[in-house]
Amino acid sequence: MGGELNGKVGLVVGVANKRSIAWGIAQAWHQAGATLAFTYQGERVKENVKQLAAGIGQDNLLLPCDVTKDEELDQVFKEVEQQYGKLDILLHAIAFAPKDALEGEFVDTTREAFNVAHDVSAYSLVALTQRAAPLMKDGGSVVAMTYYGSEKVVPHYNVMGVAKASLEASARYLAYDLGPKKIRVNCISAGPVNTLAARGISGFSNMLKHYESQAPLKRNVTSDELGATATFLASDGAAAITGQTIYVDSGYQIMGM
Ligand code: NAD
Ligand code: 0WE
Repeated sequence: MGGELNGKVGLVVGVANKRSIAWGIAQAWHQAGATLAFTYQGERVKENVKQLAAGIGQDNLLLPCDVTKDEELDQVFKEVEQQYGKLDILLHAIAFAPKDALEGEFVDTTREAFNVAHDVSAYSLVALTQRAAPLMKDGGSVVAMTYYGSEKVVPHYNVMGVAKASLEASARYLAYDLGPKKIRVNCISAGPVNTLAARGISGFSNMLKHYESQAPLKRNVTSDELGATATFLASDGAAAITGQTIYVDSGYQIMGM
């Protein structure tokens, strides 16, 4: 055990299966000494998340949460309050856009796809953080996962890129509002990782190869490395870091060509 997160209570939002970035981060937070609660999106993934959490002895608090439903969001924080009386760290690792919107051209984005992508992928950070803040009585750290398509055009990332730009800007405004309460809000911008959300994307394996050949470190990132950065951001070592987007991408983001 590292111990950087000893005594801290965390809420992990975004585990679907063992490949989920959220699961890599949850394991790292657990290793560092945190006590964790998990949410799951629906009955389809409940059993998966339950077994994973049980595997690290952290299946005490397992709560349904579709982030488009205010009642479920309210219930999650009510239960965390009842069980632990406080919250120190929160992970946001969720994104969704309708599949069609990630296949064609951005110019064809429908109002419905735009709204869904922004609701699930960006507003959810605000919805979670506004409920977490009152429980973060000794300050806290919120970490959200993002991607480079927010900053530069990545073909086919489309409306998700626009929603990630909103997520990152939301993190900055939340950081400003909550700074006086010692609550920090940061994003980790990860290089491509072979997860469920990535698998459905055509050409994803070419993207992994592209990073391997073009990124300064000539390799892809691991979920352990994302876990290590998320542990740092959650720890008191990062006490003066807020509103930032930190790239964990083998250096890909610095390249101009
Ligand atoms: P994943 O499929 O394992 O996780 C996505 C999660 O989003 C799932 O757990 C799913 O249940 C959840 N989700 C979707 N809609 C939801 C809703 N309405 N309510 C609650 N939860 C909902 O995939 P992942 O790659 O681990 O994605 C996690 C985060 O990492 C996302 O924000 C993604 O954009 C980001 N990210 C992924 C990559 C990558 O290449 N995989 C790179 C950079 C950033
Ligand atoms: O954020 C993501 C993907 C998020 C995502 C994935 C799906 C697949 C299934 C959001 N919505 C959906 N909807 C579905 O129906 N990433 C960072 C991974 C990713 O997705 C891409 C990428 C990368 C990288 C899509 C196009 C181009 C690059």
